[in-house]
Amino acid sequence: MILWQDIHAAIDQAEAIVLVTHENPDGDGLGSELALYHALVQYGKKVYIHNYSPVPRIYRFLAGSDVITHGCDFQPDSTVDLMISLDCGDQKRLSMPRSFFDQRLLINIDHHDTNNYFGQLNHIQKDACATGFMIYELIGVLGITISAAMAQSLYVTLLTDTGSFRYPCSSSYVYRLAAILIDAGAEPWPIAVEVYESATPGRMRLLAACLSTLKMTFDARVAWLRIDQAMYQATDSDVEDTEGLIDYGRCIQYVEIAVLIREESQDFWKVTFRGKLDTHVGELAQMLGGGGHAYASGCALCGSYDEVFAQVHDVIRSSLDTSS
Ligand SMILES: [Mn+2]
Repeated sequence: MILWQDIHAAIDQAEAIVLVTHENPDGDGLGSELALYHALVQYGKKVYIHNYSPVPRIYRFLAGSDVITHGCDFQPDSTVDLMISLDCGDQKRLSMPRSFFDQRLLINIDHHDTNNYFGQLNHIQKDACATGFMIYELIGVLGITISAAMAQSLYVTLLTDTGSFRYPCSSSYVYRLAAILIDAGAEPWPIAVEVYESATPGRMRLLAACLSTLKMTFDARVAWLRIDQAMYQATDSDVEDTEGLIDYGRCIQYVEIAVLIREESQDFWKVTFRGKLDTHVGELAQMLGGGGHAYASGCALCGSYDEVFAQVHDVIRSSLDTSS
């Protein structure tokens, strides 16, 4: 608890606070920000939330999401003396310029295996199922009672980072915490509808286009999916709609590793990995300069699609060779 005490003290001393999470934020990053935002406002603090990327449509139902600003040219007002990074393993993934952090204390609260302790105060709990799990603790340390808005946001962090309570980190304690959050006002069905059953027709067309690229290698142990820029226009979708598509690769019988290679811009690709059961993919991403968790990781690579595919293929071959 020493660390929470240090963070508590820093919050007490802060005049104004900015919360920030990684680019292309997910339910854990946004839910953690919003839960902590509501708690800190109740605690009497002036609080902002600013991210590089906009809030994806599926998370705009979260209470308070309309206060979140985005972009890389934002300068916090001069009273802001504390930044809290949530759910981000590497400062580069915040995608904010150096001036954003200048002269301000930076606290790093996260659960990624590959977190590189970029803050001045770091609370990294690698066995936490979600950053939101840690924020629940912090809210308790601040002495704040969980409101319905906080419960809704924290429930989303658990739901999304545990793959709907399926991943190995879904301990009985995680289920108990979910129960606590439901008692505090989180509504599982409406939340699930917002997060998982509010797709645009464009997203479904993108899914169809993406699935049509499916390729199986290594005796069908590895499933590959691809998304090109041209697909967005053809399907009336955008990069937000790629969220979760990789899971369709992993859900194939006998697949151990799913790979999605997504064109971010000309000759620049975002590669995401998902592992199943005993197959971990954190090191794969690390070998390619990225990071993440044991079962969900990613990296960015330059070159033509064929070059990127070959590079990833080689790394997977070496990892499957050593594991079998
Ligand atoms: Mn997370």
